Amino acid sequence: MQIPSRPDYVSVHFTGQQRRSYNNNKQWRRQSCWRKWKQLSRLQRSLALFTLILLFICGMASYPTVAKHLRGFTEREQDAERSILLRPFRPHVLPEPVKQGQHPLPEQLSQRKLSNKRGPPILQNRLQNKGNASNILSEDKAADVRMEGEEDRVISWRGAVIDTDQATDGNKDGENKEDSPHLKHSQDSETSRIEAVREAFRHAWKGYRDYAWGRDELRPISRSYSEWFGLGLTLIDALDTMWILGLKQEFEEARRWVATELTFNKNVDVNLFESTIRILGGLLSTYHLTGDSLFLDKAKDIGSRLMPAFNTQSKIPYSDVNIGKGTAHPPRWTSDSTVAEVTSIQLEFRELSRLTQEPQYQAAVAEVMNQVHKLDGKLDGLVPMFINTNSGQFSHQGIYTLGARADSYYEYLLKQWIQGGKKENQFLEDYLQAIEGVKKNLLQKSSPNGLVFVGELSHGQFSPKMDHLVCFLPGTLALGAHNGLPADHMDLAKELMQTCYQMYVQMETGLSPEIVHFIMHQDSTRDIDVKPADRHNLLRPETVESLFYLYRFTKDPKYQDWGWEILQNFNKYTKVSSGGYTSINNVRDPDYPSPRDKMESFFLGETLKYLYLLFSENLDLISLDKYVFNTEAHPLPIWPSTE
Ligand code: DMJ
Repeated sequence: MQIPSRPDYVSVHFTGQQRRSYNNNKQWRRQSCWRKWKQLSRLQRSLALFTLILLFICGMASYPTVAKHLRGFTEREQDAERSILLRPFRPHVLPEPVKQGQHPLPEQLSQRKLSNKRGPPILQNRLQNKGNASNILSEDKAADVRMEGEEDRVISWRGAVIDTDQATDGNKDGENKEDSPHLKHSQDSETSRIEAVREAFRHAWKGYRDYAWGRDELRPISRSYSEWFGLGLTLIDALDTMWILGLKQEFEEARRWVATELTFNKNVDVNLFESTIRILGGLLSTYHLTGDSLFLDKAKDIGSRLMPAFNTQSKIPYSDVNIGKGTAHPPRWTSDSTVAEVTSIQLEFRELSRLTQEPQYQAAVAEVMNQVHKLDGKLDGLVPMFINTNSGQFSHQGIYTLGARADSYYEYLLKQWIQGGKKENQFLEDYLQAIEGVKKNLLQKSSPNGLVFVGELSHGQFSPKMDHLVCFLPGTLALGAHNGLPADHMDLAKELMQTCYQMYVQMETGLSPEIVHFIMHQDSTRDIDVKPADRHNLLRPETVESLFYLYRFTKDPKYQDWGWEILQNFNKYTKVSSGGYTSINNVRDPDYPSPRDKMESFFLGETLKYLYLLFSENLDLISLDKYVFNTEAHPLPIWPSTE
């Protein structure tokens, strides 16, 4: 018997039916496949089945890898798309004509050649039109506070975790700057870093806009807000930052709020110092940058409402003012004011007098300085922390610090001297004497690494305690040296800058605590101790502020790199996925830094502004020969020498 031969291949025939009309219905396809299957030999069927099973197993095994790749690819695509969509207005590429009712951005003002009095310098950044958005943003983990992976990270010399991708190559002497790959590298690095600051600002602003619009502060974890004065503190504090960062849309929206919603005719108690440096300072600086009289009008309004604070027996102002009622008072528990508070409102009130030609503002704050200048109770130019509003004398004497309650007294001595064109010698003398007082009484070195730090003195007893607030000092010292003060001020600035940086890098999160204690025992193995109650970080600006000054004056790229590390760690440990950044309770616990649910207004007003200026290579962007920053990072003009 002849076994009917079965072909070892499957031939596909186009039947008459197929030719007649293409009938692709399911039943026909099923029958046809089944017929073909039956025509196969057993061997063929086994082979086909085996191949199918093999393919299935391979598919299952490789699925997770393929899926991960595909997911990553899609996310990267989405990120890129988002960064394009969110790319801010780039004012420095092609300036748009200013329409009526709109407010010109920096480059527009520079082109319009404003008069010397109010015109900002050329606020251009030649690199703002290059590059992409930050690549440092990533998806958040389960918790609200961002905890990114540890890829590309190494352990630093003191055990803290730091990022590796931070180097910027400076230009070496003699290189052809035009063609230099180093220049290209550093330009790319500048572009991506300033873009990362913009991203951070936009993220912080998103939280504020969504959950706290027009309120004082964002509570990013609970997606709500808190009120302190009820005056839109964050919004006002952030105005000039938006201007400087070129965030036109955000600025215009905030300006509308100031024009239509902001009123100071409110029955509220405000702190004289805080509202002067944040609100009056913010409005004055925004007025100078924009030339928009709205901000000057608002500045006059708040300035005049703060004046009742000076109606005291001694002319040393009370800490609190009711801006609606026009009454002022000290805190409930004391008739004292804080020395830093009454001596760090001068830049703003002096500028208000100059702009309005109304002398009472300047006169009131000058009186405070004159009195403090003459007071007994200083130690080598160092001031105590409290001053009594009745007697006009220092109180609680014997404690000397450059931290909380005294810090900005020293800062404003130097800055008033600079603001006034370096003519008011009393400020300079007091400043120089105080710096000598710091060197003599408060400066020490830690062990084993010899970090130079500024401690405190309490009734003759030295304490190796240093507030993060003291980290304003390297910047102030550098500013003084830039203005012709002794060169050893710059040496000290550099040493203290290193110490402030170590306060970050030696912590497990790479973020500084509020207060550190330096260790001075010879046999110690570490330099810094942090008490459990001092482990919080409030997103404070002082270190990045000083990095900005040090970089401007030395051009040493390490200062930019340090600032970059700090920004990355803010992103890693304080960024809240739904918008905003939060203060944290524990800089020593990278697994749970414990969010505090508060974004301080100075994060937008100061920290991000200084970071942006630190990364920008444009020295004309708020030139330190034309502007002096108030203690809340609001730039005010240095007075022209003719005045
Ligand atoms: C700001 O309000 C000011 O910088 C002030 O001088 C000190 N405290 C905060 C920032 O830390």
